[in-house]
Amino acid sequence: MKTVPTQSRALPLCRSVASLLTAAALGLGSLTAQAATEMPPFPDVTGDVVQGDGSDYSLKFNIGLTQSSAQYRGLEYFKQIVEQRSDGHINVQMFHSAQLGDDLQSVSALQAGTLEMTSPSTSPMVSMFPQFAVFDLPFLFPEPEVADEVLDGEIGQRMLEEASTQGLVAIGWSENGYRQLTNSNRPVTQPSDLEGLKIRTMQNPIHLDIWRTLGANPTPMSFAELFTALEQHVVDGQENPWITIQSSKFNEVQQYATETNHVYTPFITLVSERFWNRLPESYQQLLREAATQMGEYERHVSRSLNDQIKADLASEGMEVTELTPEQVQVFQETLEPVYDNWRDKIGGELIDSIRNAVQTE
Ligand code: KDG
Repeated sequence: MKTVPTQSRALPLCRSVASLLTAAALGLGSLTAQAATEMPPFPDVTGDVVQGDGSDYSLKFNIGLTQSSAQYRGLEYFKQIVEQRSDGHINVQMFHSAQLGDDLQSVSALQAGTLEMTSPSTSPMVSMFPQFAVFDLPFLFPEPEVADEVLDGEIGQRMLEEASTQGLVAIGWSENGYRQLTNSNRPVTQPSDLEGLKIRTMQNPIHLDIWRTLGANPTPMSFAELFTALEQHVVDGQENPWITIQSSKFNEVQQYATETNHVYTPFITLVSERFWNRLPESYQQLLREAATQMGEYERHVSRSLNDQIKADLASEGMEVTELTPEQVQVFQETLEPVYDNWRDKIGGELIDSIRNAVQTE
């Protein structure tokens, strides 16, 4: 087990006025000064200006992560592409931090036609699309590039077509990323360390099964409620990619992190069918191309920052535990029964096709 050396620091259990005034008086920044993370530059917008139908369109694109997430950075690039290549005939308004609703509320708003785009994790959508649950199987993708091959290949493209129903049009994949465990109670190096810990999970039955199987006490909750639940100790821990842990400031209310990489979660880019059907085909194709380029860039942002963010979190006081291969294997072996539990519900053929694809990469 490698623990990144950390400064010993008590968590700001409460931000009393006195502590903030003291910090201000001592010329310190915030008690939880967040290292600024330099985002990779936007790629040039390529491609010709697309001829539309002479009408102007405005689309609202809402996400649950914060303005400093890789996902929002991807939205900014999406906006550049769409507005430049439509010659300003399509205006993109971006919203973050669930300003227009959480994942499930946003999907409902797309179906109602009151919101035009969103890009949720697949996990909370499994009640609509059970096949998405395959992405919640633990340790499915050994490397992110393997996930790319599956999502950008025949399997992923078929899943986009299958999700283009129920008032939704699915036009692309991007990256939430590999999920890491954090908690406010203790270092975790093995499943037995999780006993009794209340772990927030996405609203997804496989994630509940994973953390029950590991011995924790899982609680499903929308992402929008998570920071407050951690701050108020309604739950002891959560699991999300490094860039989400940092961009949502979970390190301000979580002392311990364990690099588990237990699940790779994709984001799926969705458009309201009511809006989609109003667009000329040329603009529909433009949105598809922009969604693909957004996904490729967002993956790059997410992956290029992971190591820096992990080091920043440690330097800002988190005790970050990197598991040995043997310790990872204990988690993998403990979670193998989850595949048996869900094989029939997800579809054995889909699981086998992805596991075969993983073997051949
Ligand atoms: O919009 C943010 C959501 O997609 C959310 O699902 C992110 O990984 C996430 C979580 O833990 O809820």
